[in-house]
This record gives sequence, C-alpha cells and structure tokens, in this order.
Amino acid sequence: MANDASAVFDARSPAVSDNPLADPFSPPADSALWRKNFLLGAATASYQIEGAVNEDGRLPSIWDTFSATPGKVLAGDTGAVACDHYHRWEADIDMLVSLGLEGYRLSIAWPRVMDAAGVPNRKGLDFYKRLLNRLKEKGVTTFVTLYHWDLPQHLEDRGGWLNRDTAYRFADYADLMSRELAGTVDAWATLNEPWCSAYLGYGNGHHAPGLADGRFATQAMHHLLLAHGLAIPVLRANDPASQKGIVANIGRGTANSDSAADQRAAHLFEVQHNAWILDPLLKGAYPQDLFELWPGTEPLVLDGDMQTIAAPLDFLGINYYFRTNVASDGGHGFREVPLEGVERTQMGWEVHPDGLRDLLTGFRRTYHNLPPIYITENGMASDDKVIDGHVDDTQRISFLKRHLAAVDQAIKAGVDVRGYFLWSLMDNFEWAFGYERRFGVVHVDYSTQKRTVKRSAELVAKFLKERGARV
Ligand code: IFM
Repeated sequence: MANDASAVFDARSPAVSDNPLADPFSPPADSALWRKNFLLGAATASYQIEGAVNEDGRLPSIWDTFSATPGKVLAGDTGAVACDHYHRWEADIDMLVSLGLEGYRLSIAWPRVMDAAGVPNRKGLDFYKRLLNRLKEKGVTTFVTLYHWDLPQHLEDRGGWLNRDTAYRFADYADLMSRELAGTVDAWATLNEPWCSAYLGYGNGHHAPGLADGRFATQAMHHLLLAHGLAIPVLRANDPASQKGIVANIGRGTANSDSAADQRAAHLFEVQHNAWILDPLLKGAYPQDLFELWPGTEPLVLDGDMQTIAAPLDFLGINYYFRTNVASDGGHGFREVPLEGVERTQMGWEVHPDGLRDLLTGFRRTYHNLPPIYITENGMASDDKVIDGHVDDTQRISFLKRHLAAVDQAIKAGVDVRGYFLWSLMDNFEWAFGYERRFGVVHVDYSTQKRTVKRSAELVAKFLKERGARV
C-alpha cells in the first residue's frame, strides 16, 4: 500500500461515499496543493462548448463535417449548439470565478478567426479578446490552446495534416493570434493531444477527419509536431512575457504478466502513446521502437525538421485519464487485456491514479530537459443527474482526490508540477460520444442550458477558499 496514492489521501474512506460534503478536500499539511502558487483551474475547448458554428463569419471545421456524417458520433450529436458558450461566456466566467478557480484553460477555434486566404476575421477575434480581457480583469491565469482539433475544413480539403503546408498555415495562425492577444495570455499551448489528432483522426478514423491508415498517422503526427515547432519562435517573438508549451495526453500501460513478451508489450504501448510525442519534442528523434510496432510507417522528415520540433519549451502540459493493461499479441505488438473487478468510469476507463505518478516520475528519469509540468487535464465522466437541484458526483470527488494525491507524490519525488486543471469546467460535447458522457464539474442541462454546480466543484471551491484564507 505504501506506493498507493489513495493511501496518502485516504480518498476511499467511507465518509467520502456516504456524504461527500462532510469530507472536504483536505490534503495533508505538507501537500504541495496547499501552496498558493500551485495553480488550480479548469479546462474547456472551443468546439466542445462554444456552439454558434455559423455565426460571425466562422467557417466549417473538420468536426462540423465529421459530426454531420451519419454514424460517426453517438446519437448523431454535433457541436452546433453545445453549451452555447459563445453567447453565455460572461455568465460562464462569473461561474468559474465564483468557484474560486485560479486558472482557465480554453482553446481558440481556428475557423472563427481566419478565412481561407489567411485574412483575419474581426468578429471572431473580438470574441476571444472580450473573453480574455474579462479573465484578466478577474485575475484568472489563462492557458490558451491554439489547436484543440477543430481544423478549418478548407485546410482538410487540401490534405489537412497530411499536407506539410498545413504546418506553415498553423504558424501564420499562431502569428495572428499572438499579435492580437499578446498581454492577455499567460501561457500558450500550440496543440492539444497530437496523439489524438494523428492516431484517432488519421490512424483509426474514430475522430475527424476519419481517415484510417498507419502511414497517415505517423505523417500527420510529423506535420503536427512541425507546426508546433514552427509556432514556438513566432509566439516567443510576438508575446515574450508568456509561457510557451504543448499539451500531450499520456497513457499508462501495464503488463498482464511477468513474461518478457508481455513486459515488452507494455513498453511498446507506452512508446506508442507517450514516446511517439515526447521523444521528438524532448530528444529531437522519433523512438525507433515505434516502427517495430508499425513497420513501414516512417514519416517523410526533411532536414532541420527535428531541430525545429525540439525547440525548448517553457512548460509541458500533461493530460492523464486511465491505464491500459496489455499482453503481447504474439507478434510485434500488444493487445489490451481488460482487468476484471477494477473501478471504471462512464467511459469504461480504469481509474488508476498511481499511473499518473509513475508516468511523471518516469519522465523525470527519461528526459533530462523535462520542462515544468502542468496537468492540463484530468477528470472523469459519470452519468450525473440533477436531483432536487443538486448533483452528487461522488465517484468524481474520490477520483479527483486520488489523482491530486498522485500529483503530490510526484512532486515529493522531485517532479516540477506547477498546477492542475480539472477536465472539464462543464459538461460538453465529448467528441465521438456526443453529449452522453459528462466530464464537467458543472452540470449542463442541454435543453435549457442551465448550469448546476456539482458537489465536486463545491468541494474544490471550499478547499480553494480555505487555502486562500491561510496566512
Ligand atoms: O474531452 C476530451 C478533451 O477534448 C481532450 N482530452 C480528453 C477529454 C476526455 O476525453
């Protein structure tokens, strides 16, 4: 038990499940969470919350096209209205501030701010200016992601991330945004989860644009990372005071047995999920094991690309959700062997906080130039219901406590983690799963757009208030 994050935080005590409000977040006195400079915030993304897809000159994105294609998204849901945040942003910010959240991570919809010829769209830009100015007025630290998957459809029509030119168009977009928004952004993230864009979008087709070919996945990844590397110096030049980084989702893979083949399978799982992104960023090279797993998928890399991709970072954003147990597939790969009797979320994902700690401490050993880390997403989906005006999201409360404890353990082990963002501020459009899966700490009734603060958010607010009152 000594290595189990839950043992430190005692999050599975009966008091938590019996009455979550009676058991506020109370990390141990020596926990890094008490430090006032440990940033606690919440995150969202443009297509998942904004709606207003046809307003003020916004152009279609690949997710408009994909979600309008029958069979691609559960129940045929689309982001056309989502949380109607485009019209309700002021109230949503008031809600964030009233919860005492210190940081807000949002993303910009590229198709809202630029047309196909690269001409800025004033109305779209003004939306983000108003939003970011208000956040600044309220003292909220802002993390802005430039690309959270809503590629303009006109770029996909020219090959999307398979076309090297898209990386240069991204640098132009980063240039425009950092010139327009300089001074209102505390931290810029170029991309959110390039693994999902490349693998789910081009490798297995579960996400937009829905293409499925291993060679496409590695080439799309290369162009995504190149786009990131081209954008970093542009952001530095236009907005020197802000931090610049990227957000990667990471996955824990554990071996189903002690056999060498299963151990190798777990290693390959983590190569595919983590090293595929982190090695080029932090070592300037793709992991060769990746091409053992996917023979013949080496991307076309031009001279100088890897140096561009490995541009120094001010921070690395880490998104963590679950662990996958794997065995050898009998060849060069791995297959999932789901564990029985483990706790899972509405997504079917296994709750495994220790995986977050173990990955963070492992990265510290592997990457000597590991930049400061922000946990830019962590959270879970549950089938939350409003009953008598309240949402008792007991499992989420326990989940968050255990994962925050895991972060604290990683900090104690020497990893420089500076903050944590809940995914998500509010229930929203969960991509291929539509609106059924609820990740928010605030409930959204999509028929009325009424927001109801869940108990998890009340507890985080209570903790932040207590922390703020400490001398
Ligand atoms: O909703 C997504 C988010 O857009 C990216 N990271 C994972 C979340 C949950 O699936």
